[in-house]
Amino acid sequence: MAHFAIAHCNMNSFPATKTFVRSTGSCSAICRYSLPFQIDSCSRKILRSRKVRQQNLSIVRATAAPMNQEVEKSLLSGSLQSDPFSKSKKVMIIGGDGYCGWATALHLSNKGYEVAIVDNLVRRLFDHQLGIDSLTPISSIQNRIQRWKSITGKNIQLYIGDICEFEFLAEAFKAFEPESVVHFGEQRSAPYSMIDRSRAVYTQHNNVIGTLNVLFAIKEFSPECHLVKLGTMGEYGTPNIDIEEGYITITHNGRTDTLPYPKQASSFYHLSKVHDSHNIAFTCKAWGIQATDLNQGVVYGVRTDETEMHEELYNRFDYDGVFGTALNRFCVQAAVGHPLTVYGKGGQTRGYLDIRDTVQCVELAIANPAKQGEFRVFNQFTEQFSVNDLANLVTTVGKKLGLDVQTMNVPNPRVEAEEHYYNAKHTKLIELGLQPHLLSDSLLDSLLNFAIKYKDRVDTTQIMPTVSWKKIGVKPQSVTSR
Ligand code: NAD
Ligand code: USQ
Repeated sequence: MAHFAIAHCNMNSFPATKTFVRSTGSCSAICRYSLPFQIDSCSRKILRSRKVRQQNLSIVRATAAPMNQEVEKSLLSGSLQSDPFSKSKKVMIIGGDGYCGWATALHLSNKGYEVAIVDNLVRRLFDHQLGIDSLTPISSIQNRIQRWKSITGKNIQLYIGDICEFEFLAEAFKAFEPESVVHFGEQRSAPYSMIDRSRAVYTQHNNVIGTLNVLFAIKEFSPECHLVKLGTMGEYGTPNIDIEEGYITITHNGRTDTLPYPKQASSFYHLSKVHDSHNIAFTCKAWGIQATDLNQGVVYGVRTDETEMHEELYNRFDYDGVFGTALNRFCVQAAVGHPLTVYGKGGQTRGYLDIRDTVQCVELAIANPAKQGEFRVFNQFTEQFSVNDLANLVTTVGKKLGLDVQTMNVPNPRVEAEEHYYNAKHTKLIELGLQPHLLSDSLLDSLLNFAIKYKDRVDTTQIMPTVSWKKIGVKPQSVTSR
């Protein structure tokens, strides 16, 4: 059995930044929350009533116990079972309680990697603050990890804390000694970053400082460690030329150079990723850090082989107007009979991928690391769709399931091109062996059926977008009271 050392943080009396250090036997934990704004009394009540303070906002380090080798053997998939290198490799997953991070943590653990999750659970706090919830019921991170251990015999270590607090991150690095760090741990919603000034500042502070701290931790404690950082296709924007993978060769006034591809991000969130990329590229040059920037497209789906093993392992599935992403939202909308919310003309085209491919791509990046000093960029998506394409696909498959799917054109709350050229390269991960799960009728069918199964949990008042790119101001906004 894993055992836990728990130091409780009382959020009610918690100033915005305060450091706690607590040691219990062999386990120690350090935490400093730096929240963008005070928790209002309503959130406090919810936190209290759901015992979140006790269950989720505590600092926990689960100490690894010896693995159950028999169970492990029987569950490891054939290909990696015979690879002794991958079995010993230690991977730290920052943001491992989130949508992409949880699926990846289980996948890598199942493949024989030694996994540690680092997360401050702030994503769960956003849900409470905004009054939103995942379509799927999700267990606490502690229960998730215990259930994984009981099913597979595998340990996942857990470090709860904020990576913007360097002391905490340093302790986690020294204790776990990662060989790879997969960094998912950021505020990832474009609309959230456009709610008001405080969320814009929070997003850029959290993402840019968190990533800087990871870079310093690698330099100081694990200089050989490979950083796999989740970037976004949105860093490139929608240029009127083909999008390359990270770099473009330009001839200007008779001279030629290969330069970082131009960045034209379109939200304070997407801009935070651009800043991250620049900081990582600089430290690769200056300190010899080895890094892979995965410019990921929009992710859809919810099931992976591992999350399917038990309800307590289910992943989150966001459908609300702040954290929900296009295709996932459309499936839930179709399931509850809400018209599909196409913003503006619907010609906005992006790269998309199945969450099963997210975990595959990260595994490929870890198994084929960048060289020392290399800043490598992969465009991580499998297919391009416009918003109208997605609406048409969901309508067609929904009708086959007997759903009456309608579409509405919502005035676009964002500032973005609605009709544009889009052709992004995405060959490097395929060359490494990615076998894409393309969006087919059967996948959409199963996603829609999944949404139908949980449709009683849908709060339809959370579906329409509430955040406007143009109306953002300095006045703190409460999304629920609008
Ligand atoms: P998510 O919000 O579900 O998960 C992010 C996790 O990071 C959460 O568990 C959160 O608590 C944690 N976190 C945030 N700030 C932290 C901090 N300072 N310290 C410790 N933990 C922190 O997001 P996701 O959808 O899983 O996205 C993961 C990453 O992938 C993000 O970097 C995002 O930008 C990128 N990405 C996501 C998508 C998508 O469609 N979901 C697409 C492209 C790129
Ligand atoms: N859109 C609609 N209707 C909706 C929701 C979205 O028309 O109900 C449109 C948006 O206007 C946008 C496109 O669909 O043009 C994609 O929006 P999204 O909300 O699905 O995705 P986005 O805001 O771009 O962000 C998501 C993730 C983010 C990640 C990004 C990858 O939240 O973390 O970085 O996808 S990318 O889009 O490639 O930048």
